[in-house]
Amino acid sequence: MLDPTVSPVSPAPPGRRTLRLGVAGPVGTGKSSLIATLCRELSGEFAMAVVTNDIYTDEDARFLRSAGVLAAERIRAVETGACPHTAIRDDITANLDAVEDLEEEFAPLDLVLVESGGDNLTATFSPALIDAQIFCLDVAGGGDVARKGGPGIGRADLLVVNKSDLAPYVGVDVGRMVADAEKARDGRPVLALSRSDAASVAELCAWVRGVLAEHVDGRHVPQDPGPMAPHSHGPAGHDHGHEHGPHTHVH
Ligand SMILES: Nc1nc2c(ncn2[C@@H]2O[C@H](COP(=O)(O)OP(=O)(O)OP(=O)(O)O)[C@@H](O)[C@H]2O)c(=O)[nH]1
Ligand SMILES: [Mg+2]
Repeated sequence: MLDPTVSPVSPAPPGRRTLRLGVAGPVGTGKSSLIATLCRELSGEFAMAVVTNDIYTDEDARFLRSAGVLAAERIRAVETGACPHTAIRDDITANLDAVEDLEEEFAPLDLVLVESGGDNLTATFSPALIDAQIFCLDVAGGGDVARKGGPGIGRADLLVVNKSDLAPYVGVDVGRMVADAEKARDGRPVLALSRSDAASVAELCAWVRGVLAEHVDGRHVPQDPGPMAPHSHGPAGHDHGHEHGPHTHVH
């Protein structure tokens, strides 16, 4: 039976071949490092560019430029000034402008990577901004996080369990974390990754090549993992809330 919370979205319009690939996930799980790895491994093979999102700075863009993995002018920063979720799902204008500018300036591009600002477990990209998305957890966040669910863990195109090299130091069983994630994902792929484990990096690159090939020949159908469930948090009685599209956040 089809999952009613997942809406298929039409494939990219004919003529546009660039794969827009989003990378989201909690703060510090290794999104920028994963993007640096992809640039290092794939920029000889594909024409690439990157858009980063930070709330108040261009820290991630500066990190990527200084990593020397891609020409500096192919890396653009969007300062969201708001919670990451807003800029990648509710009002994607600034990100879409940055992606389209890069696609025009460096045409033809094969791959544009968009890094979300670090959030909690709830932020996912709108399929109006990206064609496919990776959700990034890490072992240091705790082995139980994969069981906690949410739209990114459950329905992103790829779930990465990052920094597997740290597992022995934080008492996490990577195999169990991956198995828990697989259970939550109904057969969608899960990858244990470490930038120091060449085999896992090769698997990540193979996955990206596969999605890119499917996108180019029209077989890849973007999915919307869906917004977070309606909720509120923060101390009771505090009601300076803010809206995110279909739901309300109360702090
Ligand atoms: N041991 C280990 N550390 C890693 C790995 N990948 C990233 N890190 C480290 O994890 C920290 C956070 O990495 P970032 O790539 O900045 O994480 P991020 O998700 O982009 O962070 P925000 O954008 O601030 O949310 C840095 O100190 C990285 O060096 C990995 O595979 N193994
Ligand atoms: Mg980052």
